[in-house]
Amino acid sequence: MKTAIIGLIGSGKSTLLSAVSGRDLTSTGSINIEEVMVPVPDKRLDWLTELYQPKKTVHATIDTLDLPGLSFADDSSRTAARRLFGHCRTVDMFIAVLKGFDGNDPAKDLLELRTEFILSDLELVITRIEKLEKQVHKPTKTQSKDKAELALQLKLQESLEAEKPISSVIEDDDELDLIKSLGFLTLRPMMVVINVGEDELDRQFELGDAASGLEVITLCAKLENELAQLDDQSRVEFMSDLGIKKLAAAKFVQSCYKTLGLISFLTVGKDEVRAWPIRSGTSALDAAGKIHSDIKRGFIRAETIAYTDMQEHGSEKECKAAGKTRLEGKTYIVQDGDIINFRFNV
Ligand SMILES: Nc1nc2c(ncn2[C@@H]2O[C@H](COP(=O)(O)OP(=O)(O)O)[C@@H](O)[C@H]2O)c(=O)[nH]1
Ligand SMILES: [Mg+2]
Repeated sequence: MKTAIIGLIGSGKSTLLSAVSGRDLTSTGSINIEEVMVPVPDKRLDWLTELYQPKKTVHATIDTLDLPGLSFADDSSRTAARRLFGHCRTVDMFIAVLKGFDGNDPAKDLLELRTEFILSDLELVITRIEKLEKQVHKPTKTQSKDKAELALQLKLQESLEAEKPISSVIEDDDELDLIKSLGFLTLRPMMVVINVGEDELDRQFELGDAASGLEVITLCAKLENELAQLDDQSRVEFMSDLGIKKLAAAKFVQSCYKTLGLISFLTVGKDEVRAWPIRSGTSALDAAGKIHSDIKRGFIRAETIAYTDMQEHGSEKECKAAGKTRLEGKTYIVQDGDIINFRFNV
């Protein structure tokens, strides 16, 4: 899973990413693209690690790009921003960080970001239409597909000109297949982080239509980055003094998971206790494939225990005795927190 953090210069992107990843990015400067692994906090893994005492514990991670700050102040910065967009056409989602301190209006910045995304996609659509208009007259093997794509691109053009994102007009997988490889920005989901000042943690912001349907979280990146450096006990004290109930890392990850419709299944053993992110609705067979193609190919069954049952009964043996171990087949839809042992034969 890959995400990119976008936002105007100085909105607090690097500060936030430092807080949630534990890597100091605040001094990396503002010209490079940094790729950062954000570990997904998971109390279930901690508990299972106590139980199994494995050689290693592997958390799920969210692969996040920290982009240099964007500016749309003039033509040359706009061109630079467009070039940066080009680096995020393969991400699964965007995280917009908006400056909510120093009297800045985050609603205006969000609108500007979304508008720039729309303009960037529109540019791509128009280039594509010009190409397809020439191509459809040639009797090539792809002629009927080209015609279908041209009709679709014209529809996208209309929608973008009406300031609607591409995600709102794609109707089915056939349409999606026609344009998937083009990497449209407004096809990807976005979540919003409002970065508020340290003395305004409870401030509410109205983001308007630009945020409708989006997951929005509010936090203070600067404080969160300070919290992240503390030992556990001081952190708990500091959080309660400030009235912070949930750390940015947890909020950030939960919103990413929600935006992408992700859940985790778990694997356990003496070697490794591990969380695996998958899309909600994934079958046992496809979940097996996430671990290894051989396990998918030779799939026999998925021995499954719900995490809550494991916690209640205390061990695999006790779960078995209580009838809580299920034998699931290929089409079983994996649930969040399923502890799975895949049986396979290749
Ligand atoms: N007051 C305040 N300052 C912040 C906050 N978050 C970031 N900053 C400051 O804003 C400046 C830019 O932050 P940075 O994370 O580098 O922004 P980026 O350009 O979006 O990566 C730094 O001086 C930060 O210390 C915040 O929540 N409150
Ligand atoms: Mg930065």
